[in-house]
Amino acid sequence: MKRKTLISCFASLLLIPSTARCDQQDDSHMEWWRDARYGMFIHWGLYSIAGGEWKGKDYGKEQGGASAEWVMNSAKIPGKEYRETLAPQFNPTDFDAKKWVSLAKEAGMKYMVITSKHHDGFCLFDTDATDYNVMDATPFKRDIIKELSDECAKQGIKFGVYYSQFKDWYHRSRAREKGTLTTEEYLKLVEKNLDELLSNYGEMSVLWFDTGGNDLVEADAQGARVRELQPNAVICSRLYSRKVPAEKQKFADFNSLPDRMLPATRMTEDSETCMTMRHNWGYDRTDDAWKSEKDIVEFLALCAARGVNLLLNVGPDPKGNILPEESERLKAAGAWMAVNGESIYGTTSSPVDFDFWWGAMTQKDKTVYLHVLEWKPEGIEFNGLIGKPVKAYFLSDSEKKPLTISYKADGHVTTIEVPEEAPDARNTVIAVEYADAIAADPEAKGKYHWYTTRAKRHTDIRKSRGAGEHKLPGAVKEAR
Ligand code: H79
Repeated sequence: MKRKTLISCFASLLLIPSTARCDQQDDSHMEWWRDARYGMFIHWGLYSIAGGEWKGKDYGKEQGGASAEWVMNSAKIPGKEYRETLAPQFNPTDFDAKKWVSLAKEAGMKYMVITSKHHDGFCLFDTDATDYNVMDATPFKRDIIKELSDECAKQGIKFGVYYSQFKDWYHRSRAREKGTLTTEEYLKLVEKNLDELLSNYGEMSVLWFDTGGNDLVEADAQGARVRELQPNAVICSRLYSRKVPAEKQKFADFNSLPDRMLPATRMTEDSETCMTMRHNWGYDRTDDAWKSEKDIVEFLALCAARGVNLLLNVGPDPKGNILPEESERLKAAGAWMAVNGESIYGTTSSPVDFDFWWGAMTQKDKTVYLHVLEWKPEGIEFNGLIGKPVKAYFLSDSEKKPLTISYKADGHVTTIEVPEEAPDARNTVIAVEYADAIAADPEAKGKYHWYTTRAKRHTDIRKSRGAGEHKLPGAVKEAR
């Protein structure tokens, strides 16, 4: 998770607490992932047909309650009934891998992760481990994972799968259901599924496990199998239970933050936040809590500034369409990325451990990027970086016309003069170049203003549950 070094590996051998994973001597398999910064998450399966409803009742709750892909659990549907009702209806004739992958590309996303098996146990791929899969149990009989992995390879997008390795309400023994598998039998099914996913789909770039159990032995075995069959795959920390201390998570390459959470401060280890565009992950018929285009552009910038990748979710409909509301937003953010991508891809977190009233910073080489989310005609001011920059310009300006810079050595306060109107009200990026490597003043003082616990006091937040958590659409910022 941290950039692994021999030193950190030795440190953990000596039982010195460290968050570094050291099952591998180098972490070159993480390079593309670190640079990518932005990916597409896809929640799609039998639950998409239910769309958050069962027998006329709405189960796709607002945040804090179960999301639409949880309907089997929320409506207490027995496995047999769930399968017999939904599997024969799974015939998404509009599904077109090329369309989905092209959209991810146009959105500026560099990787894609789809639910190959969610907690309902249904497999979207061809498997011999169970007949509860798209080929054997549905009229569709097309291997979704194969079509998407082939198309991603063609279009140069990294491909990965979400796989629910612990929760499986269909196959795994549940007290109220007979005929389900024992733990031992279930672990064999997982092993077979993983072997198939890791062997039959070309390069598997991400293994996105979810809600790990407490058993280190089984998690380690599953992680080891991934390393063996796909040594370059990037493994999600949710292979392990959150109760397992980080230093014992041997095969976790990145820290997966709790669902829909932006960390309250910048992260120093490889981290990712997964986020919905409305309340639900899986398709929901009635959820209209869409985040705005600005929310998404803003959130992407704040993720990069806190040093986390953003895995942004779509929940396609039962016919296989990514919703118009989703593609509109993705394309708009993609147009912003086409102009401003330099300030996101390959950047690292803010050089200072705070953000600003106007927004936040990312950095790369000798440049910092000011993501101005709230315009200040009187000038964009920041402290904490030592020395006067040599040049500042709008990233959207192909001529890179210089903006006037002033610098006060006392407190290292830099101000960039800007016009009255924001060139881009969603997020105007100002590139600020220095002659030498960026030097942060270790004494610099500042605080976080965007998506912080203090935002709880803000009336925009109705149901925030904790530090840095973003639960509702709309900019969340401490009141001035
Ligand atoms: O796939 C998405 C979610 O379905 C999955 N992770 C993301 C990426 C997820 N699995 N578990 N959780 C999220 C935690 C869910 C906890 C809750 Fe509940 C579900 C809280 C409320 C509903 C279970 C049922 C605990 C309380 C009631």
